[in-house]
Amino acid sequence: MSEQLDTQVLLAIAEQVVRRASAMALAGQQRDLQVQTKANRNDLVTRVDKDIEEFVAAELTSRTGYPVLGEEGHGVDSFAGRVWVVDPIDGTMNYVETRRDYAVSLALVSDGQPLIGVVADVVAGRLYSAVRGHGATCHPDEHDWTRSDVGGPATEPGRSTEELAQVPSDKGFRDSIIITDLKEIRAMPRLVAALVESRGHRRYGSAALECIEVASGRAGAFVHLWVSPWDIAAAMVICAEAGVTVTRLDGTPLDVRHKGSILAGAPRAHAELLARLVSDPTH
Ligand code: 2AM
Ligand code: CA
Ligand code: CA
Ligand code: CA
Repeated sequence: MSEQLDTQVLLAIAEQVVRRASAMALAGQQRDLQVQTKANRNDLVTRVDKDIEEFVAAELTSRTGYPVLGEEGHGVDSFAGRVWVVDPIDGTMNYVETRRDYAVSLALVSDGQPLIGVVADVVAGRLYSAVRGHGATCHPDEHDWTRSDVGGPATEPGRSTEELAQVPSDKGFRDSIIITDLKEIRAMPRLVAALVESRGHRRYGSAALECIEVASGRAGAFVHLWVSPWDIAAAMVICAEAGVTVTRLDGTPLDVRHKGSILAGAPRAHAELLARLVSDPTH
């Protein structure tokens, strides 16, 4: 198989797989999560993370033949050609503790560049998707994720679809909510000064959903010191199609194949924050 698979076919497969995975995440909350720790006591994984990654990898491998990289164990030898990148649950701490604000994130990366991105805000019932160069959409009323087998992604009666508008190009960081966390605030004194000047800061605990807050125009920027490929590969396509500027915290291009920092922002907010942060000690 199948370098020949059409992008729209791949998008439909990705959306269907993410819908089914979202149904698994919701259903999983009724069962024993079997929470385990990984690198430290706040680095969690549940049985559901592992089950979803197994399901997604098996589906994508059999339906497309492309290799799968996932947070919970699926590795790839290289990023040459097309590679699926999945975060089965982004925001596992939320999944365990608050039971909202977690995502399923799936991207198709082509020669190191994110090409297709699908992110489900599972509890809110919103499915975001984008293909590079073809805009981003939101299906805002996914109240029943188990409907994934009926109809096509945008064609089922009762399934509404909204194009994501372009983020405002002239809104600066002082007129914006900034999404960031305590680690970043502690590490970057200049970020603290910028946050004080801004409309305020927020933290949701899912990097994919935090990028999407920016892509949806609800926040002006997202600042994070460490994101992995599976955290942001899908959201990067959605951000790019909504006109969000995405770089590392020093302004260099973000290569999704490598772990590192992220500054995602509406164009003016991004430029202003970059100018202010650039001589913080982390750079
Ligand atoms: P996860 O839930 O898939 O692990 C929460 O702070 C956000 O950061 C989530 O997107 C979470 O993804 C991610 N995250 C959790 N632990 C992390 C770590 N040790 N390094 C980098 N990102 C992490
Ligand atoms: Ca994790
Ligand atoms: Ca993650
Ligand atoms: Ca995860």
